[in-house]
Amino acid sequence: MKIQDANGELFKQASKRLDELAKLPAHNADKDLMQELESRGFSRRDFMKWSGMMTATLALPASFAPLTAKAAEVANRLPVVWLHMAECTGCSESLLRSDAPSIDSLIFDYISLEYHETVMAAAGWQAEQNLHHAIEKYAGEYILMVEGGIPKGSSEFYLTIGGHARTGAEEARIAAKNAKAIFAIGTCSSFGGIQAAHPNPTNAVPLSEITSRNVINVPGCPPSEKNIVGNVLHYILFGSLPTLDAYNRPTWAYGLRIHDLCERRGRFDAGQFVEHFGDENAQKGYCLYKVGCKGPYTFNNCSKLRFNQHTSWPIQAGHGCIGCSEPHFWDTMNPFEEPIGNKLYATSFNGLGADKTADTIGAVVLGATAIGIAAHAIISSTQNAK
Ligand code: FSX
Ligand code: SF4
Ligand code: F3S
Repeated sequence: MKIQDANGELFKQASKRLDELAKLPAHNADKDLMQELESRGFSRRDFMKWSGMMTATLALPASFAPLTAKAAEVANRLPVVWLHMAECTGCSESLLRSDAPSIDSLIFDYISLEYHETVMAAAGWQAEQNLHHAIEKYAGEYILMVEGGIPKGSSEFYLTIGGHARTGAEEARIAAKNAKAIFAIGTCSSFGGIQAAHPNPTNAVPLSEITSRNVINVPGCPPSEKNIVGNVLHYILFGSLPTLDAYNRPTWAYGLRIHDLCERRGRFDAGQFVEHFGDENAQKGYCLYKVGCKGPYTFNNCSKLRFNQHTSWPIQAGHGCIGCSEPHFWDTMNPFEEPIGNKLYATSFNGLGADKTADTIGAVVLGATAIGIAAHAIISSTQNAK
């Protein structure tokens, strides 16, 4: 099938799905998304601009922008249950904490959020009751989003929640059983995160090791608000799993490396590096590889989406990427301010040594051996310096 025909078919399917969703009862029928946005100072034009940007982020053709807008408008038809496990709540904060609400955070307010401990008024017994009420009432319909690593097995009791002190693992298992779709939000829920770092005293594991259901991973410590909202919109639009990589991460968000999208990439290619934080090269915005940037080994779209309402991201702020969307990054990517060197590297690159990955991956992606040689030279000089 030609690409245009395939896109036309996808467009028709998504339009039909959105029309059907629009007929379902709205969770907050008194609220209209456009009115909500306007009351916070956003115009229809801002909203359409946002829809266009989100459509591009989801790697869809520009013609899908009106559908993305409609998906946001019917977002209050799909119940969402959001559970907290062992974590810092940074993932929720990424979405909710801003000096002025963004369109993403307002959409998150607008979705049918049946349960979310950070933003709901209920506490204790009542909260627990609300959770179980929501998962019974919306059995088979709700989207489950889980934040945090989960102590497992004989360590389950390290995390207990609510009046009945159920373990986190038990709550997650019960909630996952009848969910329509399941998202692990953040690196902790996707891969275990800081709780699972060596020596992992609470035997924390990712959500995918607690349930046998399929889990879509949305890692990042924290993930950007757009990667969280984008996944909800993608599900509303298509009702099916997005294309995933080997770690169950949606490729629309995690298909490329930080290094592929980095604004300092020209500096890397030209061999211009920051040697020490605060040096003259740092002031000139040179590449942060020699001060530990793990962008060459990390798959995420941070430079495109940024954080805090698109203001900045780690490398723009002057520190290297620490690899926060990769499995086991706390153990495998540190020391965070030194290049990986020849350490065996056990995540996305299957144990290849870093000089090998910098050489071969640089060469494959760029088709330019010179880059490989440059990367090799950097590592060698670091080793020599030791
Ligand atoms: Fe983990 Fe999210 Fe890092 Fe924190 O909860 S991904 S510690 S930003 O908050 O789970
Ligand atoms: Fe950017 Fe880091 Fe790659 Fe340098 S090494 S180009 S700072 S991602
Ligand atoms: Fe994390 Fe690296 Fe992005 S540290 S926030 S994946 S730049």
